[in-house]
Amino acid sequence: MKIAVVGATGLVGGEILKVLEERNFPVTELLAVASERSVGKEVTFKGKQIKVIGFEEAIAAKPEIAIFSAGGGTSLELAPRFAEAGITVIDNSSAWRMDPTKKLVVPEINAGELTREDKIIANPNCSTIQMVVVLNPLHKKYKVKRVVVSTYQSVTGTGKAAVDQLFSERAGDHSKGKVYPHQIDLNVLPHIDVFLDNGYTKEEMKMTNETKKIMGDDSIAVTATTVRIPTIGGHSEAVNIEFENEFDLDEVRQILSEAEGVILQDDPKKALYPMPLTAHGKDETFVGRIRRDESQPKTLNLWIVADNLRKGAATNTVQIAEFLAKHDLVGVAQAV
Ligand code: A2P
Ligand code: 11C
Repeated sequence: MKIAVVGATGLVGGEILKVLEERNFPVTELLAVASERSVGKEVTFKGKQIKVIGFEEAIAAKPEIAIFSAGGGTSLELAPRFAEAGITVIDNSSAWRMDPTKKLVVPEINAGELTREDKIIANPNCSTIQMVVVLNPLHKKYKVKRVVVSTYQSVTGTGKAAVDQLFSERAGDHSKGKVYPHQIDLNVLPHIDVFLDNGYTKEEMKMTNETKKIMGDDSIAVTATTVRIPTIGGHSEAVNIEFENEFDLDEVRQILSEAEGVILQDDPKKALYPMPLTAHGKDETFVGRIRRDESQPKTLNLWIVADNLRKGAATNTVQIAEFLAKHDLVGVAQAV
């Protein structure tokens, strides 16, 4: 399959190239696309140097799938151009996620909804993806009523410039262009994405709204506080889940140990629990610190960590591409 990666020079774009290679996605030709300022630069795919091209050239080359990770503005402008040319777009930005005509897909949960007519498919926000892969199997058994989540998010979620800011500050250089409004090294910022009129950030509302859409249940209440911390390996989340029905802790562990894409790391006495350092570079979502909330009935506490550039972005998009390829859902619909 001919695949375009739009945003191939970025942090997520680079990870998409790695994941396509690692998972042996059947790529016949890889088109590396970035902004005009990067045209002619090179990226590495399967040990080969690939020249970066502009989007017009990429559309003309007619890939079957274009995976976008080039920001919301670029997606809004360019995804329809690719889609009109019959190319299936899998988009990492927030541009199309809440559009009722677009599917918001986490393969372990709802890839079955995809059809050949879906030409722009939205990939959820990283902090939402890792939460719903854990919530969904529990929801099927006990029905989730309300979720209270606090996040501890990696600077890689903001892109290359943010990683540069963290390491420059760590080296004592505070003169570099600032991505965050404050120092991030040795600090914690309760501020991810922009603030909205209701006092929440856009990142917090993504967790609320995207969860309902992916899990197909508007009754699930989610309230979030999203926080940036000076780490690079992945996003961590302390999640409090209230269920409609009573649960058994051993059964919860059993369900999560069998859940697709989830790895249980829950042996606190041996200091075994998920951490960004150990989740870094992995495709799975890790869960631990599983315990009953003793302050009210039918409520669970747990801790979720995943590499936000992997399951939170690149891996999820490649899994969507794998599903499309496996079920022959790309290309123009055949007239019956
Ligand atoms: P470029 O490197 O040419 O700026 P990150 O989030 O890590 O900063 O990466 C953003 C990615 O999106 C980069 O690959 C960047 O390319 C790409 N990008 C930004 N604007 C456009 C655009 N208008 N068309 C294509 N790619 C773009
Ligand atoms: C962060 N979650 O960590 C963001 C990055 O809506 O795709 C991804 C933003 C998005 O900053």
